Amino acid sequence: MEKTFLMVKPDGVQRNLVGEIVSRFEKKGFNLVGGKLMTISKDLAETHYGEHKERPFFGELVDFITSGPVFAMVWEGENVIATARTMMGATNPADAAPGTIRGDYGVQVSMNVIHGSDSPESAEREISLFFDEKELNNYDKTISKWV
Ligand code: RTP
Ligand code: MG
Repeated sequence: MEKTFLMVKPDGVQRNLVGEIVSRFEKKGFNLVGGKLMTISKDLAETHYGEHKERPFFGELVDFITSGPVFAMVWEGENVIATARTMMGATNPADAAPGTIRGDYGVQVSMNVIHGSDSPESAEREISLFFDEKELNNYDKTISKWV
């Protein structure tokens, strides 16, 4: 079953949005298979956001994501990578539709509440960057047959 990496960013943790965000993915019908509150090191931040190394906002992005704890998660379900991106909304909260996480809770592009893997390749890379295999829980839910 497809898996994705999602992370409540430091602004979301500070604003007490962890429960709300977890709840949205639970209610949608996805399975939480791993989750932890952690503070990202500079090294991990630079690796995770490596694709943006040459962008002018890279330094700010690394400073922000390491500025306080994040809530890192792995979620599983049919088409979860793309569906989670839809539920998150556009990168810039100003462009994100109401009803999406960034549309409902974000204001600035630099503090946009949540990260989500953007492709199967990113999901695999990011899950293994943030989680050990033994931290991932594979289990069946009776309710799975309904969603
Ligand atoms: P993310 O990786 O955090 O899930 O966000 P994303 O895929 O929607 O957007 P991406 O293009 O990967 O950008 C990564 C993060 O960089 C910040 N950003 N700042 N100042 C700016 O113009 C700017 N542009 C992007 C955002 O916080 C974005 O989430
Ligand atoms: Mg991205």
